[in-house]
Amino acid sequence: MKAVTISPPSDVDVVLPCLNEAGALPWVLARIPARWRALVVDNGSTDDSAEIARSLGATVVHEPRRGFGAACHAGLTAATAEVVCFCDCDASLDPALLVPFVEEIRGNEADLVLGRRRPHGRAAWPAHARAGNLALARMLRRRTGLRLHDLGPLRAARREQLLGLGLTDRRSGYPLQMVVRAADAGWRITEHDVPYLPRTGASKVTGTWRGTWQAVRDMSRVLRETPVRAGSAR
Ligand SMILES: Nc1nc2c(ncn2[C@@H]2O[C@H](COP(=O)(O)OP(=O)(O)OP(=O)(O)O)[C@@H](O)[C@H]2O)c(=O)[nH]1
Ligand SMILES: [Mg+2]
Repeated sequence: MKAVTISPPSDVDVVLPCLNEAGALPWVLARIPARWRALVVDNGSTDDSAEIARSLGATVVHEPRRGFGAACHAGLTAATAEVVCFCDCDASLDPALLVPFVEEIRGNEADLVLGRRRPHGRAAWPAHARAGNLALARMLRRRTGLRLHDLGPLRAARREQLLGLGLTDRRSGYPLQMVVRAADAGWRITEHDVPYLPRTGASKVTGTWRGTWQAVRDMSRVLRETPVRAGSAR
């Protein structure tokens, strides 16, 4: 009789929002730590992103509704692991850097761990995007008292706690809403320096005026929200 092997549930799910990132996917997926599952959320790509991701062993989730938040949230709802990480899929951030983030969550030292982006080279992070992010960190401090330097996309937290936040933004405000609601719920939030590399492929947000403007609008809306009591820390 043929032995049936049941693969163990993955330790960690890494949500990788993906819109036309065929060029970056091999680099990103090669750096997913062993036994972790890559959840590539294809957000209506018109290139071969979904096929490439599948051929490289990732689980592909389809989210037809456009928007960074829509993609991230589809990944979070598809995830099953106890700890969920997020990482951009454009080769600007190495997912292997998430290992100490996850250890911190597992060791119950923090509820949300964020990567503070340290740009490598001028091309990694245009000046206007850096300035905007700093201004945002100041507004966040005024709104929540949190002293963060960045609201970057590399992060880790427990899945059930994240779901408990009831995040509603489906565009560029998603990562900020996660931090604001987590702070309101009394989560312990920490920050680690991570190298930020020039992305592979064409820039969609920070390199375009339209993308930057939309991000500012989405984030301002999140900061104006009245605090909600959700997902309090364990
Ligand atoms: N902008 C954008 N990105 C999406 C969307 N859906 C998924 N993504 C992915 O989300 C990640 C972050 O988007 P990026 O376009 O890299 O945004 P950014 O890092 O702020 O700016 P650039 O790297 O300069 O474009 C990438 O992996 C995208 O492929 C979407 O609707 N809009
Ligand atoms: Mg990027």
